Parts: sequence; C-alpha cells; structure tokens
Amino acid sequence: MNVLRAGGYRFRLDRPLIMGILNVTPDSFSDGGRFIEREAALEQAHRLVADGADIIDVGGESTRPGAMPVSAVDEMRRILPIVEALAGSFPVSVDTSKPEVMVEALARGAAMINDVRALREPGALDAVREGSAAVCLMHMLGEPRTMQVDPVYGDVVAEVGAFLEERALVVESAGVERERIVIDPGFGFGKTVAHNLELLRRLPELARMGWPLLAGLSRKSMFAKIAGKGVADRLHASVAAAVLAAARGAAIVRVHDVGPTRDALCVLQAIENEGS
Ligand code: HH2
Repeated sequence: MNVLRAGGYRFRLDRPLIMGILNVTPDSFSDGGRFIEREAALEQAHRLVADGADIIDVGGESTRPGAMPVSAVDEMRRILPIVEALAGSFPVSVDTSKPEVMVEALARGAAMINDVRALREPGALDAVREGSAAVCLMHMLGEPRTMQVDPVYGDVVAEVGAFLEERALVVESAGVERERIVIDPGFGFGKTVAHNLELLRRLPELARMGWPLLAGLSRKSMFAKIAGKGVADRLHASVAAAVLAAARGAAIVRVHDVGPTRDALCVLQAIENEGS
C-alpha cells in the first residue's frame, strides 16, 4: 500500500485524494478576486472540506499563462493568515515557488509545499528538506509569462517523465523521503492541447514511475477547445477529466469543484472495489 506523508498526516493512497484549490489572489484565471478577503477565504476552505477535500491548496500567486510575478512580501501577506487559521484543523498545502514563503508557511503548520517549479529556485530544496512536509514537484516548460508561446517537445510524455524523475531523485538524495514526494506533469504549463491530451492518455506511464502522481486539470483552457466552454462553464468537463486521470493512475486530483468531483470519484471507486 502506497502512503503519502504530509506533516502530521499520513494518507493511504488506496483511493484518489482530492486537493481543493483556494486561490487567495486578485487574478487567478477562474476565481481571481473571490477569496482575497480573509473571511471569504476561510469560508471557502470550510466549504471545500465539507464537500470532501482531503487537502486544501492555498495559493497567493497566479501562475496562469501571462501572469505577472508577485513579491514574496505580497504573497505572504495574502496566504500566511489563511495558513495559520487552517493548518491546525486540516492538511494545508501551499502553492508557491519562493523559499522564504515556504519557510514561513511551514512554520505555521503547512503540511505540503506544492511547487510548480519543482523546487528549482535557489534555497527551495533547503526550505523543505528538514521536517516532514510533503512536496509536489511539477513540470513546467519555461515561465508563466511566456510558457504558452509555441511549446515544443519530441515525445512529451518521455520528456516530462525524465524531468520529474530527475527532480524526484535530486530531492530524495537531498534527504526528502520518497513517502513525502508527489510528481505532477503540469497540465497547461507550457503545453498545447495536444500535449495535454497525450499526457492524459499516457498517464499510466507516469503513474508507474514510483511516486504518487497529482493531476491538475480543473477548469483549464484545454476545455475551451475540447468542449467549447468558457471558464465559468467547465465543471462537467473538469469532473470528467479528474475521473479519467484517477482511472489512469493519478493519486491526487487538484480541483476547484470538490463536491461534484467527489461524487464522480465515488463511482470510479465503487467499480474498482467491486473488481478487486
Ligand atoms: N495548476 C495551477 C496552479 N497550481 N499546481 C500543481 N501542482 N498542478 C497544477 O496543475 C496547477 C498548480 C493553475 O490553476 P489555478 O490555481 O486555479 O490558477 P492560477 O494559477 O491562475 O491561480
């Protein structure tokens, strides 16, 4: 049985976990500005948990294509009060690439660091290596400001897999135990729709690599092309994608709409439990 250790929490990975997204930003692509006030953010966190989230992922900087960087001071001002308020009661992940933000979030009880740059910023690995927090290492080609400008791969699955393996081994040899490491192909991060679909179709290859796999597809722009939906109308497509990812081996799905995703995943689980 695979397990994931995240701070004081130990998750058995015998069913897909749900990571609920809480963006405390003015400019996130689908919910920017909705949870920037403390009360609204905490209310949303409690709603996500009531709906079935296993982990709450708090982010203070949008990484949508074209997003402009935010200073560490501003990012901390947004997220730390929320992390502090929630971490005593729920597993809290923090979506950041900045070592100083990681250190402060971990000091306030964050159980996981979710880094779209896979701990490549100087000092990031040192910020997480001690202690027991989990880390999510994500693949991104380029930087958010420019990553969607003509991304090119030979074999996207092989290249993303090689990057994730290399990063996971570096992080492990720095002293982060395997049970604390999650990998993520980074849907939409320097990828065309065709790349995203290839990654989703061949997700089992990445799931077999030996680290739990996270899939973040929720409300992403690929659904504009696939289903012709604007950002406010991508619920059904997102739920379908989360279930397909879980069926192909994702151990964690990162989603905005926890309740509908949970119900859909129950169907998958029921089928799989019946078969075993
Ligand atoms: N996607 C987003 C942000 N963080 N982290 C991981 N590990 N995987 C992802 O796919 C991922 C992520 C983008 O989604 P969202 O947080 O809703 O938007 P924004 O970056 O605009 O805040």
